[in-house]
Amino acid sequence: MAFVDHVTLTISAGKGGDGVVRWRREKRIARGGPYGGDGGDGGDVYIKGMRNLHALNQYRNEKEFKAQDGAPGDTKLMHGKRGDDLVLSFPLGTKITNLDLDISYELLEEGKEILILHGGKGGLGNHNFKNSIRRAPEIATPGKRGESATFQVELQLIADIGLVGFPNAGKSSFLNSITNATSKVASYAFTTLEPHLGDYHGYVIADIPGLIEGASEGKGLGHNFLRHIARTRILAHLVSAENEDVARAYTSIREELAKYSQDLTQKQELVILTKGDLVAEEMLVKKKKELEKACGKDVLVLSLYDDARIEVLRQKVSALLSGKETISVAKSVKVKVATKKTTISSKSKGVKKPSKKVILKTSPKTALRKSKPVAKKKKVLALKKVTKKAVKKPIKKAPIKLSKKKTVRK
Ligand SMILES: Nc1nc2c(ncn2[C@@H]2O[C@H](COP(=O)(O)OP(=O)(O)OP(=O)(O)O)[C@@H](O)[C@H]2O)c(=O)[nH]1
Ligand SMILES: [Mg+2]
Repeated sequence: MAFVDHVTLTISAGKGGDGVVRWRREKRIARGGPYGGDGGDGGDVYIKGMRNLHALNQYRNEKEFKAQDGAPGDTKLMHGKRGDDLVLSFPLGTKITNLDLDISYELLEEGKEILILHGGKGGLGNHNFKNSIRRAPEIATPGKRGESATFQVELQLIADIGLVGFPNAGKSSFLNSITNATSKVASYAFTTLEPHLGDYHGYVIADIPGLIEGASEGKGLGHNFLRHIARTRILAHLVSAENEDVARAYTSIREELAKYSQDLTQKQELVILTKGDLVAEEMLVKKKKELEKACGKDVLVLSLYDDARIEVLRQKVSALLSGKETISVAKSVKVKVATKKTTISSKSKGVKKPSKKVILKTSPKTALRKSKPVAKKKKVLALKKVTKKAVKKPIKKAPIKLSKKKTVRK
């Protein structure tokens, strides 16, 4: 079920009840005097975090909320009833900003109520204005208005597991297979347009739209939703066995995560090779090995049509969520390191033709080849042009002297 991600609400605390003018009229008490009670205070407004994924949905249509007003005072000095407080519930992890005052609240603790608006004070009844001179004051004050403001509500979900991967990797299928979620599944990219959540024995699994290379520059959809998994404990990284180069598919996504935040690459990561039924067994074993080499840990194979594999995955997920098992945190994606190392190659201006080998050396893994910034690539290309004229063949021994001489002659 889809859920509301952002809403703007107008919220008001209750108005204080009015104080009243009343007189004491009783047998045997002549000129009883002022007898009007005070108004009750208006209700306050609180916000509260709860473990209900769809708590934001209730704000889809209704946007204005108000706590109860205080009741007016009454005769016999009776105080008006205090207005009931209004408690608004949101899913845990919601950030609520008072746009008028620019104050933000984050709901990180289940059940904890935070006061966001004060109700107005009740007015004073006429008995308050009695004194030795003014014996019969015809004065009572109205109740004060409660505080009111516009709030921006933003869901920053605290899911336990976040699913990441390319579009079509089988993320939604995986979510649906192990939870009660009904995330849309189809054989085209970007089936999932907004995050979907599944409840796995009380734990939340968040399926976000597929990521693609260049997402950090605004391509695709998934990047906009990475904040939803920014606070998850564990990532499940799904790579489809349909990919010719599974290692490359894995590292591309890792790079996108790193570009969003290195923190995302520091989480426990469960790597799953999906659609295992679509490739021959021999090929599947090969791909699994390639993927394990790229990620440096065990990879689980999943096929929607293989109950045994789904069960193994379920058990793994349960063990991770309960903390019985942990996955060693992967090495961070060294986007920066790759940049540094390419600088080394560019330092050797015209000295040595940057062969493929040099480029490979720049990154620890094959996948990081693509992580070089575009500008660096251009540098290497330009370098190739220069050295093409200067050096016909890549010189293996003492390239520095040779190429330098040649360049000087020219
Ligand atoms: N044969 C086979 N097909 C699968 C398996 N898992 C998923 N699929 C198919 O792969 C296609 C994509 O699956 P989805 O679950 O929608 O993929 P997704 O990663 O959520 O895709 P986006 O929402 O676009 O990011 C669907 O047609 C699924 O039926 C599997 O184990 N075996
Ligand atoms: Mg999907």
